[in-house]
Amino acid sequence: KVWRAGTRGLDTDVPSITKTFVNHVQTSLARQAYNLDNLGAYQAAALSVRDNLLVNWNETQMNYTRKAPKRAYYLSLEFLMGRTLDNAMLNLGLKDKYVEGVKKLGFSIEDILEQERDAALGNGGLGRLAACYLDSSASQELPVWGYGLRYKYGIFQQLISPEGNQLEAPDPWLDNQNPWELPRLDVSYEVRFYGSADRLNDGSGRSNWHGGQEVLAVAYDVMIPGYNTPTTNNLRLWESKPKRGFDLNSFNAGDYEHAVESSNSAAAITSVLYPNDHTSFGKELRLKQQYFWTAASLQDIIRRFKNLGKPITEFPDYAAIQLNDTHPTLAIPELMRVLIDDEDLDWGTAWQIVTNTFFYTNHTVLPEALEKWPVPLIEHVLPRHMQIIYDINLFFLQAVEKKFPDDRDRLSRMSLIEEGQPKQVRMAHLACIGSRKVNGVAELHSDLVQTTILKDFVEFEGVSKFGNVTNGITPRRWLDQCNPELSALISKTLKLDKNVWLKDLTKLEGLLPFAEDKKFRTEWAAIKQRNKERLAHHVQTTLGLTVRTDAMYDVQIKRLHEYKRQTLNILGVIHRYLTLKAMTTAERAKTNRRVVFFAGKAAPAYYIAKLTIRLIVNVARVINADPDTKDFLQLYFLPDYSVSLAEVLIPASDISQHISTAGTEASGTSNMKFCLNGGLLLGTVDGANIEIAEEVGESNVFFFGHLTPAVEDLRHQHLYHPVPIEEKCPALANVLNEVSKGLFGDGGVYEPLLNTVRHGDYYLLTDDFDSYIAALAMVDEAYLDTEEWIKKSIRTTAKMGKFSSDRAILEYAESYWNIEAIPVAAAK
Ligand code: 26Y
Repeated sequence: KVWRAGTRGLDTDVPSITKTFVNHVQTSLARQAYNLDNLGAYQAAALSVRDNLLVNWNETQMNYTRKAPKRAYYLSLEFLMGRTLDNAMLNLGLKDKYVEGVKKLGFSIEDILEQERDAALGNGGLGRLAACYLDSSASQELPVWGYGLRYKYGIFQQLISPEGNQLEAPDPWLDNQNPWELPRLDVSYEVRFYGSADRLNDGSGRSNWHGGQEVLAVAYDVMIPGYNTPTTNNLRLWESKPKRGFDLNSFNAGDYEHAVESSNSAAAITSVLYPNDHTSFGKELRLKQQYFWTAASLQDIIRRFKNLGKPITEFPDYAAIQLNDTHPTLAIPELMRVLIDDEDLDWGTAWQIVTNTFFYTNHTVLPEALEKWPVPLIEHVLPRHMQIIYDINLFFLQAVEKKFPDDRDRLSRMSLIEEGQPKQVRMAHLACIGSRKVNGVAELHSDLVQTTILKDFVEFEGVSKFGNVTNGITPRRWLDQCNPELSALISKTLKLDKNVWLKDLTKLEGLLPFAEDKKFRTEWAAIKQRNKERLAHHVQTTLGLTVRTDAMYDVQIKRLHEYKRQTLNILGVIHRYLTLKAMTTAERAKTNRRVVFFAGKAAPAYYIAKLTIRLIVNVARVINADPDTKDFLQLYFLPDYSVSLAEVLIPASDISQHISTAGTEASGTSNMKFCLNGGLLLGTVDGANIEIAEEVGESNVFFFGHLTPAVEDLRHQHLYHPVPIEEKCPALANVLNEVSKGLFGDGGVYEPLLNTVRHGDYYLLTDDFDSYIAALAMVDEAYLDTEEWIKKSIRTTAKMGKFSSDRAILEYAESYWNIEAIPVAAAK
């Protein structure tokens, strides 16, 4: 079934495309077509594509309104969308036409695409997952809307100073106007903060919350086109603004600062994305962001439900709300507040509705990432919600006490409130008890959720409430868009239109027999080679550095974090360098040439992560300049990692590293992207690496390191029976010594980083280093057998069908949300 955009009155032939393009140049942009630069051409092309999206978007939304199905809402504080133009053209099936159209007008599509700034409203995996899920929801014609915040500044831009330090600069992504959003100045809601909440004490449990600060949430809609379908869903992002412009009394009295104070504080709410992932700080502004967004989204969802004219008790039959981690957990007490204080329901009925509406996905078991909010802070900012949380806790603990009488330890473990100075609200507990179902993001991770952080809750509520949905990625962006040559080769080889296999990724299995076909292998390898050249060209033009392309490309790209162990990788690189230095020229000539790439941002306040970047940059400086070794080992840290940079790096990789301490990486999703593009995986037995190995076969991945069940014991050993590193792992001790002695300059600055390994070693580098080095040697050996390596690469891609986000989103739709596809009727 191939959907053709042309049947719906869209501009689908080259002459109409060039006509709308020129029209937009003259009218929307008020410029002349004959002296237009690439930026102008990008804007005109985007406006033309947007016209087409709007036709589909209107029709989709009208269809939903008419059919009134149950809908799902994906609440995420992060959506890491990247660029839109290329993706929108591909999903509409119009890319070829646009390529031809802009060419006729004297532009190249590559130059135009490069003009777009990434929409980077997210930190990493969780935010990019939300973006993949929106693509899949629309592609599967599911009635799903996303809700998030329209940050004025997305994730910071990363600069690297001459010393190798990360510097942060703001990301003013809205400075060139954004053609992909539709301001909805008519859709706005009031949101209250502070004030006081007086219990009515009439037996109803109701309160009157009044006073404080009121701000407005204004909607901006982003169109989300499905692939090869007219279905175009919506991502609604909220912007905060003052309810009243400014205080005229103060203004007239000459007190300008006071006059604009409240308007500034309202605008501040959505001004910037918090750049820390995995470390919760309990900042008031972040709490305000979370409430502002959940309160506005719920008002919008409830208003849409009320238009149906159904009794409020049927709310869960028409709305499923997915909580992307605990960040939107305030939606639970907020819906209770609306149902009790505004809708006049009794507590039991309200709680019934709430616990049938929400679903909670956990994305991490790391203690520092589990959100906790100080009780005094919630009491101050959201006094009514603190009352409701206490009430939820009271009823909940009564029920626990009934099931497990006289078990005080259990009550204090399970309480929503953690005792201490100050008391804190445990958001994961609240999200869990307020939801219909709870899931983790890969098999191992979901098991860990059930056996560690939520163990007591499994015992209390029963295991059937807890599940797993292994993450997925959209093959549209992460294969067809980022690796068009491979996509074309796959279509040609499978003798299938890409419309077919991009929507049923298990079809890739048809590539398996071709691993034995020498001609196919040659074509496969040639594409990898051209992707390496594309990456090398990118590094040359952006950084002025010459990267060799006749080498294995080894890539680790992700947020900098101790648990992800970029430190293990860089210490491994140093080990390789020292080994090469000790070789004779003849010995070196027999080794495998390797180019190692790193990219990733560190949270601005994460000292150890920033020091790791500095070490990588300075190691690169030394080894890339060493005439003895530079032909065999090169190292690059590419600044300012982004979705767009990932799209260039991933198709070029021969091997990628996913080397977290076992049990710490919930899933990982870039592991899937690399394997889909025929890059092999070097990793630990963690997260989705395990399921990738199950699919592609253990002979096609390189595993090393201790397993999850050993981790607790090993940490215990480090604490109570420490063995000096020289004894335990001499190779690693030697590497650390060379750094300490100043082989890479910077006398002494790296000591705090090195000491995390020498003492405590929480992430088990000393336990895993030797097997890591052994695994790297196996990778080298395997790579030297070129034909066998290409076979592995083909087999890996062939077996990645499971990891399409279409599979994942359909699991949520069927087993969690209970929603169905609502196709737009075929055009006449
Ligand atoms: C509380 C706050 C500081 C916070 C902000 C962001 C906490 C966590 C995060 C982000 C977490 C995140 O990105 N987790 C990743 O989610 C991916 C998608 O499920 C997983 O693949 C990945 O393993 C996990 O680290």
